[in-house]
Amino acid sequence: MKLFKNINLDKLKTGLSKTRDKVFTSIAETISGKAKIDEATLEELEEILITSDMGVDLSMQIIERTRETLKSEKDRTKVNVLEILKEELESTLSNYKDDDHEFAEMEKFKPFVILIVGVNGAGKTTTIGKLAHNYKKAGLEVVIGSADTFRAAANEQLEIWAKRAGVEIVQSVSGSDPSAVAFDTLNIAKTKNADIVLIDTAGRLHTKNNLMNELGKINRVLSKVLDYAPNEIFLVVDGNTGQNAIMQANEFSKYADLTGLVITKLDGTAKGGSLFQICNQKNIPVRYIGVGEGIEDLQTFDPKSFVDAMFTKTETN
Ligand SMILES: Nc1nc2c(ncn2[C@@H]2O[C@H](COP(=O)(O)OP(=O)(O)OP(=O)(O)O)[C@@H](O)[C@H]2O)c(=O)[nH]1
Ligand SMILES: [Mg+2]
Repeated sequence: MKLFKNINLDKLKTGLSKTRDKVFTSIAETISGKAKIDEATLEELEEILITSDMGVDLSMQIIERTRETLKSEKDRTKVNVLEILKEELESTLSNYKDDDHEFAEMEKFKPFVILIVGVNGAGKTTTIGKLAHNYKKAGLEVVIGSADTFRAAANEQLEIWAKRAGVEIVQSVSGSDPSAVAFDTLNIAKTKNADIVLIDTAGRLHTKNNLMNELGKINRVLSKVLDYAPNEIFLVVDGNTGQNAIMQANEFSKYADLTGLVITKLDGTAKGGSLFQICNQKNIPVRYIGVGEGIEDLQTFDPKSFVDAMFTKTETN
């Protein structure tokens, strides 16, 4: 089964325009007018990668591999150097998993249960709205559960997304037990014979032990209703946070078996290079990326499209 591969290259290009304007324009300026790509040029390129938040170690590795490849290349034209650099960048993005995997799994479990976790403001609720929309569009019956009972307006915000996506929501009252909402959501989804369950949770910092332990409780309750649940636990991280995102993944891993990362807000930053760092350092595959606030702005993560979008403009921007 292959339901959707939500990659719209133009939208991706538009979303990544801030990073592209900074990184690509600087790279183009650095290599233009150079008769040959010498050591000084490579060092300049390394600096550009570092300023896009790719991290010092990774930027050095990428340039080192580019340097090695260039040694055996007769063709050191600008175009070729760019191609080599692009290939090196793409090869660092090997830790990902596309929709095919997920949809193969979805055929085996009904409902397929996805728990969404992350720090405050990372983009969890928005991502749920966008995911619900994608699944609905693919013809699946979706139920979302509002297990963020911590923030008063959380339920209302999720309700707006449920309406936009046209899916069912199991609502909660502020201050109630999030595990109870998760329990109800799963039972309702079972009754309705739904295909997908998405569960929203409150933002939490790893320093708040009680909140982190609550994740364990939600997990246990889900598996009481359906022994295989949850099928996925996605950690949503803000792409602007760079190194901090890696720390968040480490901390949340202590409390929940994360199965995927969703990197959001890549449109709002010129530091989209952080995704390379995140992808490179953590064992958890990147699954989706957020490139805008709208319902269509969640894309399946695909390394080739991502690198292409960082290097090429759309017709209009
Ligand atoms: N530009 C942009 N904004 C985003 C993206 N994803 C989320 N946002 C914005 O980020 C802000 C926070 O998003 P939420 O979805 O409320 O984040 P949350 O993780 O649910 O927050 P809490 O529930 O308070 O922890 C909102 O203003 C969203 O519109 C994205 O991919 N791009
Ligand atoms: Mg939220």
